[in-house]
Amino acid sequence: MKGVCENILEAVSNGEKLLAILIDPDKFHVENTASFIKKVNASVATHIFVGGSIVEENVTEALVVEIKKHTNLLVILFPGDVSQITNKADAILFLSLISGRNPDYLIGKHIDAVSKLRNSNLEVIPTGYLLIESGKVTAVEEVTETKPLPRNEIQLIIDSAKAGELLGMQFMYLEAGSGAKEPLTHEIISLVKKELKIPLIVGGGIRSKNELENTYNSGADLVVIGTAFEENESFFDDIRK
Ligand code: 1GP
Repeated sequence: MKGVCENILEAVSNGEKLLAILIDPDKFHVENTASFIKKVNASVATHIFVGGSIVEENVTEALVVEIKKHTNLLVILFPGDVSQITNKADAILFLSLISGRNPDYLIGKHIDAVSKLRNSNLEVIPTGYLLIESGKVTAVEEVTETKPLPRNEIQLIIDSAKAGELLGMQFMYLEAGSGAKEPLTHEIISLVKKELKIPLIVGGGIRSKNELENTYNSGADLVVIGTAFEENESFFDDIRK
């Protein structure tokens, strides 16, 4: 069976545009799983991401188990911390926050995670994670105690992404932060995309079909949306083809 990473690489090389619905265990009520996932299944979503900046211990695993009862979509961990790792998911984005200079989020948490990953069959996908300024302080910035890259420092953003690719990261994630005031600009996304050979994930602040399409047209291969669905599930209808 093909792995999750291989699957995504193949889809991207075929020109497919992917959409991950982000479920934050801290904000989601597990009893709503069946009805929410039914909407995800009926939508254009291709993946489910599970994770958040602040999540209580053991909540993630129970939620992943429940989600998988209701969908065949791949469930990928997008963890804010080691405690969110569970082998009940299909894969984990092993994120290194390369926009920041906090050693914990560059390598420290990864070392802590090894005891959980060593004997697990969870597919580990090395992913560069770049937090970009979005007009307000986001949870990622607070929790990781790192500064986002300024929006106008385009060359720094491009070079950071390229450095991640050269280090062997399989995906690059451009993040405006959950609930960002505005999504990332066409300029940032398109210039980073031009530089990279690996798939580009983009998320943060996307709240309309128009913004979703702009993000794809700018060069994102996989878009991640969480808040818009949390705030109003009718967004599933808005993004219908
Ligand atoms: C956050 O990029 C994701 O890590 C999604 O952001 O919640 O703003 O959609 P939103």
